Amino acid sequence: MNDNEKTNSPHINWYPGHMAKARRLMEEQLKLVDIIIELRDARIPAASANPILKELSRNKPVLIILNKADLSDEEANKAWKKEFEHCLIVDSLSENLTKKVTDEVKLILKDKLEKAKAKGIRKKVLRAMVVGIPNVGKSTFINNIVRKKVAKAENRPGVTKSLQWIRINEDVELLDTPGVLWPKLENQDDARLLALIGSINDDVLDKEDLVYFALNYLKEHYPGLLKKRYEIDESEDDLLEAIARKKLWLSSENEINREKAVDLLLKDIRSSRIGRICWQDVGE
Ligand SMILES: Nc1nc2c(ncn2[C@@H]2O[C@H](COP(=O)(O)OP(=O)(O)OP(=O)(O)O)[C@@H](O)[C@H]2O)c(=O)[nH]1
Ligand SMILES: [Mg+2]
Repeated sequence: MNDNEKTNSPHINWYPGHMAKARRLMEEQLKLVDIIIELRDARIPAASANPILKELSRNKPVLIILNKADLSDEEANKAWKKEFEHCLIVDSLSENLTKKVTDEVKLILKDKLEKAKAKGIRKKVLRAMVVGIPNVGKSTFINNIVRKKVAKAENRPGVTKSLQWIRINEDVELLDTPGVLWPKLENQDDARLLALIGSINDDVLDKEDLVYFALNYLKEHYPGLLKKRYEIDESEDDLLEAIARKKLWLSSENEINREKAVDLLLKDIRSSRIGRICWQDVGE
């Protein structure tokens, strides 16, 4: 269950005003950091990117975190990792990330550290900021990284007053609040994938379409999975109908209860009860 479900609060609706404000804020904050840590959802590594981050990041290095990797399939995680210059496969719920992430940050910024040293700056502290679309796991990731160091956020004069930095170790500090940016909402394919992982409300989409898309994708990319879970013949034309019949999601007239079938299947898919699935092929 994600936070949105827990609190029953709706997903953020992005209006042009919100977007402009988020963009302005992030532009200001990004000026202050050496590196951007961009969280993506490992199940949809391309569709969970923010459409303008590339533009905002200018020439700053970006470390891509494929978060929730425990919910995606391992082969796909590895294949996607190769697509990015800097990338880590991460499960923010169960691994300890402090060393893994700070080591990678130091490695990426090795040249910068060496230049600082050459200039006589003895101890350069690297500054990072976590960004990502809603619900991708930013808070969980940050809490994980700062875990034992209950570093009190310090308020530094000279920088913007409201910004708080958390020292993770002697080399790296992190902005304590992540930057939230909107997901790719323009493109229907991306919106569909975002809805599949529960990142945006599905009321903007046809839920039945979404389920058929998912079932066909599973049949093609994970053959045998639907058969195993629902004991159906995967070569059936109408997989939704086949599953609903098998599960006896039927009306009194022995017709399938489509609404129920759609809702229950979506729930199964989102909870990853069906299995660890990556919904996007590399290169898409
Ligand atoms: N399985 C799994 N779940 C995760 C992982 N990271 C975060 N979550 C879950 O994803 C949900 C959202 O996590 P948050 O940390 O609140 O995400 P966020 O990006 O801060 O969300 P907003 O503040 O709403 O933008 C929570 O239910 C987390 O427990 C992960 O690596 N694996
Ligand atoms: Mg959060």
